[in-house]
Amino acid sequence: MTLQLYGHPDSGHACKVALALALADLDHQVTRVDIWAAPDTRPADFLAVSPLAEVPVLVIDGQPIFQSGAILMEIAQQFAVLGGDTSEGRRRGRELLMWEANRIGMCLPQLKEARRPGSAGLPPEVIGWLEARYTVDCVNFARLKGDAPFFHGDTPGIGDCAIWGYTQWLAEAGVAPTQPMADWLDNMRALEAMKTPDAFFAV
Ligand SMILES: N[C@@H](CCC(=O)N[C@@H](CS)C(=O)NCC(=O)O)C(=O)O
Repeated sequence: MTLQLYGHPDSGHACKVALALALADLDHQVTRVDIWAAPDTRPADFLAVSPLAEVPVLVIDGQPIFQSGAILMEIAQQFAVLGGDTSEGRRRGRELLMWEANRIGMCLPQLKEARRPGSAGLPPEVIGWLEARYTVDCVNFARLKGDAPFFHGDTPGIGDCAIWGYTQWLAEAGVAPTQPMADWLDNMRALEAMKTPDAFFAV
C-alpha cells in the first residue's frame, strides 16, 4: 500500500489530511506543491492527479482522491481509523465534515486570505458578513462538541481534523476563539502527532 499526499503548508485543507495521516500513523510520502504559482506551472505529476490543480490530493495505490472531506472519509473508512471503525463514528465524521465545509471552512479561509500581507483583501461589508457567520459558528462549535475533549469523544476523529484545518489560524484570520474553542485547540495542540504546517509539508 502506498500513500502519496500533495499539499502545501498554507492550505488548511491539506493540513486536515496531513493531520489525519499522522494521527492514524499511516506511512505516506508528501509532495509540496506551490499553490502560489500559476496552476499550469505546477508539476506535471500533480496536474495529472488533481483535476482542479488544487491541493490536497491523496493517491492511494495509484488511485487519486481530491477534496479534503472526501479524502478524510476515505481514510477513515478504508483504514478503520479516526472514527471509521464504527457506523456511528463514520456518521459523526460525515456530519462534522459537512458542517465544517459549509460554515468554518467557508469563513475562516476567506478571512485569513483577506488579511494575508499582499492580499487584495475584501470589501469591509464582506469581512463583516464573514465575521458574523463566524460568531454563529462559535455557538454551534460548542453545541456540536459538547463536554468531551474532542468532537469524536475521548479521542480525535476525522471531524476534529477537518475543524482543525482552519481554526489553527484564528489569529491570522483576525478572530478570537471562544473558551470551548480555546480548550479544544489546546487538546489538539497537545496531541503527540500534531505538527506545524511547515513540518507536515517539509521539503
Ligand atoms: N474544497 C477543497 C478546497 C481545495 C482548495 O481550495 N485548495 C487550495 C488551497 S487551500 C488550492 O489548491 N489553491 C490553489 C489554486 O486554486 O490554484 C478541499 O476541501 O480540498
